[in-house]
Amino acid sequence: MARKKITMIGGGQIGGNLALLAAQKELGDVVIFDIPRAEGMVKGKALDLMQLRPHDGHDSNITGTSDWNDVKGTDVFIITAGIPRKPGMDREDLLGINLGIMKDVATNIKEQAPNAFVIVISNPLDAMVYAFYKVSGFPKNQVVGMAGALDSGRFRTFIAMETGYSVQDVTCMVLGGHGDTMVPVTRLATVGGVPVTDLISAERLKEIEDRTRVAGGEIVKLFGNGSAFYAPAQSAIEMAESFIRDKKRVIPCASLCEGEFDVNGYFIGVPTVIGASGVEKVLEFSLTDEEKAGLNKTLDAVKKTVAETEL
Ligand code: A3D
Repeated sequence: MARKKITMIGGGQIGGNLALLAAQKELGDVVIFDIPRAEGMVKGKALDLMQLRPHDGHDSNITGTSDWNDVKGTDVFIITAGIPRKPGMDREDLLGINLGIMKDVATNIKEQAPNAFVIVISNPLDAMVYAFYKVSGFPKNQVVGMAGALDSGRFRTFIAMETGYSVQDVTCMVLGGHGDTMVPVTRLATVGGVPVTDLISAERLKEIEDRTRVAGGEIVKLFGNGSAFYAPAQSAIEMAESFIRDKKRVIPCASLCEGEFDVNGYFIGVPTVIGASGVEKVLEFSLTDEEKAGLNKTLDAVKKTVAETEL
């Protein structure tokens, strides 16, 4: 079987790590694309990654480019093009610059690889994935945003840190937009099937939910210049792998809802089945009144940012 082609649009902090992880997981050959000003940087990263292979024992080819022709035939794009947050900034503050970039990227991807599966990471996520969808005109199963995977991973991490039990056995989900209004669904979180509500006090759980909502900002503050990249990269690779290997993983992703959870026409974090057809299904389930109210609040925030795209 021919190798898949995975292209990272944006070869910065997340893009470089995406390339490393995709190669290490042998998902296919990897292209790192960036603007002409960063061509040397992505060519250098690609060469460095090629030279890591003898120690790692895999044969993926990794190349760097700023030529759109080189992305032709791509099976999966992961888009991180844009600027990240600095301390004091909301994700929404990035809209002005990143929207222009996303329009350019969507137009070029449509031209070069109209059948590809596209995972968007650039912020403000829910508006950027919407912009990609609108500008590219791709069918909804080919477009998804990475946020819930990361936010849920953060929630899982904090629960594991609190209990001292393996993070591998913590399951939970975070719904809604990728902002401070996201909705950690604590009611359904478990450690090895045991409800966390039986393991952690309500007061501490509330603090863990609050920390989850601002977990990205906590790292932005520590860095002083830029945002998280290791966990965001791994989260998106999980999604790409589920597509490439048709795993049908159920991952919270920003998927286009058309009636699910009473959301219509917006990308928002919901449990999503990812398989060979891309976004195969959104798994709907009943929410409590409090969770519904939380989802409505986060939807309002998403609508506001999407309206600013004027798309
Ligand atoms: P950074 O290291 O600055 O990399 C971004 C790269 O995009 C740079 O190399 C730019 O040169 C490149 N770029 C700019 N314009 C274009 C273009 N038109 N075409 C191709 N490449 C271009 O940032 P990063 O990797 O740390 O973050 C990338 C994005 O991801 C930012 O918008 C972050 O806010 C966002 N992010 C999202 C999450 C989510 O969970 C959704 C988490 C962390 C970061």
